Amino acid sequence: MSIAQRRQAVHREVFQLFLIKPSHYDADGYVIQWAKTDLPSNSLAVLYALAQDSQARAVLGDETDIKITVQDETNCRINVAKMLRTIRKSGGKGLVGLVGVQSNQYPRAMDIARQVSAAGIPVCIGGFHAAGSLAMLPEPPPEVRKAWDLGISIFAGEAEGRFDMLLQDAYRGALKPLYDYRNDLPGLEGAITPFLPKAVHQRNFNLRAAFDSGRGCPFQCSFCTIINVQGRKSRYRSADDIEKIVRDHYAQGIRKFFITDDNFARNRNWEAMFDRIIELRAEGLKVKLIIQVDTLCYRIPNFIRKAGLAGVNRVFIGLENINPDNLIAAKKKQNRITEYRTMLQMWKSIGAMTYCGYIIGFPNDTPERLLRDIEIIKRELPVDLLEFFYLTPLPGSEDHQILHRKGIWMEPDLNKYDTEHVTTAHPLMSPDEWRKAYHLAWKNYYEPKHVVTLMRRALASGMKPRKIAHMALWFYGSIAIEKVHPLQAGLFRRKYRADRRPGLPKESPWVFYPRYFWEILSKHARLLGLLTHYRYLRWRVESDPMAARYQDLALRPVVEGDAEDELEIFSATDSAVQAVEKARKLKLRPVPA
Ligand code: B12
Ligand code: SF4
Repeated sequence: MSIAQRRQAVHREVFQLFLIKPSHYDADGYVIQWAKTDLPSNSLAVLYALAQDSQARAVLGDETDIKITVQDETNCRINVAKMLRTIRKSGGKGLVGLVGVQSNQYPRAMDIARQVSAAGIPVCIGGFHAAGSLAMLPEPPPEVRKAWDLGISIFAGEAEGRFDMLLQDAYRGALKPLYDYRNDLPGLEGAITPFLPKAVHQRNFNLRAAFDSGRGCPFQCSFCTIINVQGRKSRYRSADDIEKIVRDHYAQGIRKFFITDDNFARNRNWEAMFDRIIELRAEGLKVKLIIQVDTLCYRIPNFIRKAGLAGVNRVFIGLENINPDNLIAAKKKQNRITEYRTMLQMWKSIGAMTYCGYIIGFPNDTPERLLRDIEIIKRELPVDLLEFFYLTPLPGSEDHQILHRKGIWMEPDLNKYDTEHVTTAHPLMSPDEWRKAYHLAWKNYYEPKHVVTLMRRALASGMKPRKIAHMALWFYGSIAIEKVHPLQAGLFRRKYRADRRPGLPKESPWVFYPRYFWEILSKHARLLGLLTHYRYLRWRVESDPMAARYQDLALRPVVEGDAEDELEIFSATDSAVQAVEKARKLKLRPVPA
């Protein structure tokens, strides 16, 4: 290095940018985090790519380097004191951004932000909680006002096209209390594409990148926050953008992708994107995709066929319920129970594994009805994995807005808005009954007999039973052993004595460590037990010489005039009978698979 270069290096200023995706607290007040997690956060990938772009364009001037640190708290401990030391050591200029903060993560985000702000470092919280609450409530809620009182900035809206300005404000020490771009949603074609460095991906046990190919959904489900934050108009990336995302990640050795759009089927550019990925696959790029869709996607010409060609091997579907009364109450009119079977069979025909979300706590639910419905699903619908959620009035949803307006009780602790807790009253179930119903649902669906059926169906449809065993272990093991929803679970739970929720006492090392050690031992013993059991079940299925010819009601092909009288899904409730009648009258025949 020449003297001039060295002098230049000495005088260069560093602006430390920390991008942190916070986690939330468990029932004992410890941060939920793991040695390895499943999926990287797309919100973090979007923000990181925007920051990298600002860095490359030297938006803080030629003399200032932007150093970016990116951390997902679900797989990495956030040491606030160390972070503050790093910022101070490099001259005191910096910004801490708390990224993609959901309602359940807002308290944790505030606990981090409070310390940063107290140290005089600019800090900003973005994500769905703030944006959704501001969109749906008449006044900013108390927790947002609390942030302002503490000098914490709130970013509501999307950061594309606004990130330079935020960095410049932070650099000048002049962050505004509120950046509100909710009514100015950016177009995504040609926007900076999500990206995370490989080191961040390596904190996941699967090398799988996440990206959003579009935002917005045309439907109007009352429990949904997305439409009130990202809007109902489809905004989408171009096929060129998608190719760039795939190639950028492929260069890092990443071939698997999770497209995070809530409803890829309603992305108006889905076909061009699929076509481009099909071309890339023809070129030899072995891309595999996970997507999320609605139940009517199968009616879109070519959608499922092209999904298969584009490498879709897992699909999340918002089934939500099989009782039409409940679906109508949630304004989820697009879900027609008369078409569920056809849709699921079509996904099976391309070899994709289906994961259906099922919500517990709709107005007509009782523990008995719920168990009846789960038995019907097990018998009549060829869904692979079912995952359960409590109906939750998430801030930003119409449900939350209505309860707020009516002054009906809602859980005051935002940490519990993770769709795994009872957060309001139910007309027919007490909180205890509701909790019991939730746990029974998991237990009932993943009973060994049904896991065997799922594996038999998989084998008969050309899918490896190993995949079912693996995912059933992940889903049921998360709930039964780790006591968290599979969407939040990871491998090897980490806990730090010092990282307890403020307000709860720090435990004595003599209490904390022996208990933690025992937890690790007993959980791994149970996991091993479940793993061995599922292996045995798989061996039974695979060693059956008749396995490939397995047939049952769920797999039986749907034909015109399908056996409406034979299937209980069509007769279990009056509203189901009416739904069948209506479908008949309107000639809404399911399209045969
Ligand atoms: C993908 C996804 C997941 C993935 C996350 C992993 C991944 N690969 O990304 C998985 C499946 C694991 C998941 C799990 C959960 N999720 Co989720 N998820 C989503 C989903 C569909 C997309 C997220 C996304 O990528 N959005 C696109 C990004 C770019 O948008 P964004 O985060 O809002 O960020 C933009 C702006 O907000 C802003 N911004 C955000 N942060 C910051 C920070 C700063 C400093 C600045 C300047 C700007 C800024 O700029 C960004 C770019 O424009 C959203 C719905 C949605 N459409 O967003 C739900 C959503 C975020 N999830 C939700 C929930 C409730 C959960 C769960 C609790 C359970 C559940 N029911 O799914 C768990 C929690 C697990 C966890 N530990 O996070 C809710 C949150 C609602 C709320 N009010 O809290 C949402 C909104 C869906 C819903 N049901 O309403 N989820
Ligand atoms: S289909 Fe999904 S994303 Fe669309 S409004 Fe309903 S819940 Fe929201």
